[in-house]
Amino acid sequence: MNKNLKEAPNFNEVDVQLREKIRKQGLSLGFDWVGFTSASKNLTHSSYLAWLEEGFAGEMNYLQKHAAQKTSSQNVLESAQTVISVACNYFHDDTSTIKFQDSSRGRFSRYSMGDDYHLVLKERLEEFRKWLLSEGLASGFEQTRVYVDTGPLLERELAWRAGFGWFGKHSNLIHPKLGSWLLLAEVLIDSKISPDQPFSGIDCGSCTRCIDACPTGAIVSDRQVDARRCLSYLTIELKNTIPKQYRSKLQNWIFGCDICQEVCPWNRKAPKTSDSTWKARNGLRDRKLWDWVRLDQEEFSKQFRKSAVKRTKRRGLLRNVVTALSACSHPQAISGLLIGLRDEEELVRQHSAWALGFRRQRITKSILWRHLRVETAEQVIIEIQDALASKQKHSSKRERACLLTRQVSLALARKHRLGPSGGNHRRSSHNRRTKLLQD
Ligand code: B12
Ligand code: SF4
Ligand code: SF4
Repeated sequence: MNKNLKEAPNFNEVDVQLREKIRKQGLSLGFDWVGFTSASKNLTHSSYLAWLEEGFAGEMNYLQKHAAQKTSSQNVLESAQTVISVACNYFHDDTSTIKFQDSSRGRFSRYSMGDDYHLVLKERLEEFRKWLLSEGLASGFEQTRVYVDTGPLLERELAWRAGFGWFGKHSNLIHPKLGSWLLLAEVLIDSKISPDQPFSGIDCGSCTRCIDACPTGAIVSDRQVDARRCLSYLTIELKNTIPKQYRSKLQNWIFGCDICQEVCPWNRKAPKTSDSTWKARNGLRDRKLWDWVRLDQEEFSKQFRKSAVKRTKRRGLLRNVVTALSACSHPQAISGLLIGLRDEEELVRQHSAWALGFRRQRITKSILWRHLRVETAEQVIIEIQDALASKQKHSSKRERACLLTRQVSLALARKHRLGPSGGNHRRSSHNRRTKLLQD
């Protein structure tokens, strides 16, 4: 065991100096806050279990898998005595510029606009770990662990216990001076360092701004977020189709969402970071939504190299883009959706069809009809039919008759082309369409 800790088993003067030394080192490595807590049992584990029980985790199965381990930080490192909790301020002003308030530009949540925090913080944590080892603050490499985000730790609880701040009603942790634009990470060591006091004294009081502003009602009660409704989950974590009832709520968010933090009064005076790591990359602010639809795999990989946005893959990001185009009032939005409708990814075509169905312009109907003739993927065909059916409700008799005539002539033309035995698949989709028109 290291010499410093032999001298400082309790909270005495030497320990105060040691804590300050570690804190200073953490700050010099690029963290904005450092606190200490014991690696003992977690206090909010029952809240975590209750949250899972409600089904709020949606398809994030790893959260269920981690449930047993999350009772204590010692489950990830048996010899752990202390958790050094750190936080990094990523608040840059890029998102408040006029460009980002323009609804025809896709919005990325702040944390994702620069380099991937998992990589950035991991690098800083490794440096911290090296330093802690060199100072004799852990008995060996195997007696340390570093985590950022993905590990089975209750990161918000650990930072709260280490004195960072309180759980806001939106469930993010708020520091009384730094606000909530901070990312959390940890180093576990087998030395005992006197813990900070859990944060107390300030809370949200009667404020409900975040709850009122959330576009999907995801903050179901104080500190309870139903992830299945949260745009952050829907646009990043969810891999397949976005449930229809939330699609029109995206506004122009195409990766994550910051609304609940943007409206929080505790962020009004949050200090901006000078760390350029978090600044928006070139290209993020200039592209319009309809430009994003043209992004091919090569460009996607180039644009989002070492970026958190890679998580959605190209198909996920474009799914979000075309969904956001449903509400974009610019005339170019339709041309963007036309491109989306021809995308190689079924998921993108599906959401493009829905978005065209959601829009009021007449031309969207004929686009959908035309595409129905060439589409072969079952799910996309269903989505187009649903989109057309929703438009039928608003069609005039004349429009319906016109569509029916068109449908019959299409069917005749196809019969002539394919002969009596060919085109089974097309015929079944044709039957569905005819039924749709007759309904
Ligand atoms: C799964 C996950 C999500 C999910 C679910 C979010 C949620 N609110 O649960 C989704 C995908 C929606 C998400 C979204 C975001 N996330 Co997230 N996410 C996580 C992850 C991996 C696990 C969180 C979790 O376990 N949730 C389940 C709930 C039950 O646990 P909890 O959030 O920790 O909540 C605790 C409190 O609510 C407390 N509690 C509840 N009731 C009570 C009552 C009392 C009296 C007390 C004292 C405590 C208490 O107990 C809970 C358990 O400890 C963590 C990293 C990690 N390993 O912890 C990051 C993390 C929480 N996410 C983070 C961020 C930045 C975000 C986003 C801002 C990203 C974005 N802009 O899109 C949004 C914010 C949305 C929101 N309002 O929460 C940061 C939060 C930093 C901070 N300042 O708090 C974390 C810590 C990642 C990191 N390493 O920095 N996230
Ligand atoms: S991140 Fe957006 S969708 Fe999620 S809880 Fe906050 S405001 Fe609601
Ligand atoms: S907006 Fe209000 S209720 Fe929500 S976290 Fe901030 S202070 Fe708390």
